[in-house]
Amino acid sequence: MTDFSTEYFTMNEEQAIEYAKEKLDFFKQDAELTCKEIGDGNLNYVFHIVDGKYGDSIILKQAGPVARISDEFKLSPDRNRIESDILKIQYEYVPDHTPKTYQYDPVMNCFAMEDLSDYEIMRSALIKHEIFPDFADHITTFMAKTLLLTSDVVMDHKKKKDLVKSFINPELCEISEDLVYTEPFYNCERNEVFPATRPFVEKEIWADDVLRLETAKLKFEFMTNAQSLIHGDLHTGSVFIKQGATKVIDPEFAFYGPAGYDIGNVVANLIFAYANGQATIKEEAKRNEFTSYILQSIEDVIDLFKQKFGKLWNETDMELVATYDGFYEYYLNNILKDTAAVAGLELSRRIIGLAKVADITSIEDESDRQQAEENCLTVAKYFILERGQYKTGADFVSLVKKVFQ
Ligand code: SR1
Ligand code: MG
Repeated sequence: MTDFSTEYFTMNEEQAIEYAKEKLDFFKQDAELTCKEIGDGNLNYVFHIVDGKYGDSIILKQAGPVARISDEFKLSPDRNRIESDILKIQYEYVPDHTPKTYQYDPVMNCFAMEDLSDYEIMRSALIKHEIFPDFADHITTFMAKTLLLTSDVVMDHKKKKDLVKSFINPELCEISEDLVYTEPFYNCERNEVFPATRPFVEKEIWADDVLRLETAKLKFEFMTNAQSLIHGDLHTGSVFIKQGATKVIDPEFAFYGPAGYDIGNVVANLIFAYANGQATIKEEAKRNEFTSYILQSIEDVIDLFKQKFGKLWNETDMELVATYDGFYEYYLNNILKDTAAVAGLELSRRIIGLAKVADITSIEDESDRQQAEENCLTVAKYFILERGQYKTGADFVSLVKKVFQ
């Protein structure tokens, strides 16, 4: 019998079944369990465990000691505690868009959660050019609630500081500090630039000192602005979706950071989907339908977020000074500025850096991919350099349309 109680090790499928039988208070005694490891992310092992006899099923997620993408990244498996704790908080605020979690195990660094296998990872669905009309509504509900209700605007400041402590996430933050804010903006060894795009990157990104300075300011903002308990990695690979339903998963990069980090990630990853649709859908009517849907979603993400954030702000008891005239506008404008900047950073790092997105890498034709990448980088530069100018959904969309036309 395997000992799961004393020492951490990474499980295989057989051991995950044993673990489920022994440790999880979930399956029936005479369950007939099978298991498949389905993790396709960069960091973790995800076991889908199914009882063939009664039909119950669950997900068991275990943090490995190093990233799957590269063993250069040594990561504390404690991130699994952070993920399981933040999922509980998010579930309290937005149960409709957060998976339910069950047991967390601090020895094996794993937790069990609701099986969402009737959902699909949103990035994969968007690469097939599926359309989800409710996504912007759902994701803005998720972001307005989680980003406002965990902040000093609403929370007791001592309780909020306790949460800041509990969500100190140094190793995962270091990955973002390096991969998002630093490496893409110089000729770093770890970057992986598509050869055809390299001359553009050298001239437009690496040789631009003004851009570099702005990324330095933004990195310090990321490291020091403990504004909200953010998801920290809210790209379309962190969203499980089906028609009419959306669940946000994988918040292991969570920490207290700038609220606009989450919104900017959503916007950038919709732009990757747009770039993919524009480059790969051959039939004009279908291409227009998909790209228009993406543009509408970008516009709605910004405008619905503002609407819901404002409504919640007005309905919630808050810190006295936050009620002073003009403070709301000041606070929201900063979030929107960070949103534009982070959209630019995410667009840059997924093109130049180590961690790619399939929306772009799956574009087979070399010159189509080069064009898509250069367009993303052009949009990125505007977002970073002129980040104070994007205040409405229409502002974000008109830049994308102008660059990709
Ligand atoms: C080493 S991890 C690379 C990337 O995968 C995660 O999903 C984050 O986006 C991270 O930057
Ligand atoms: Mg992830």
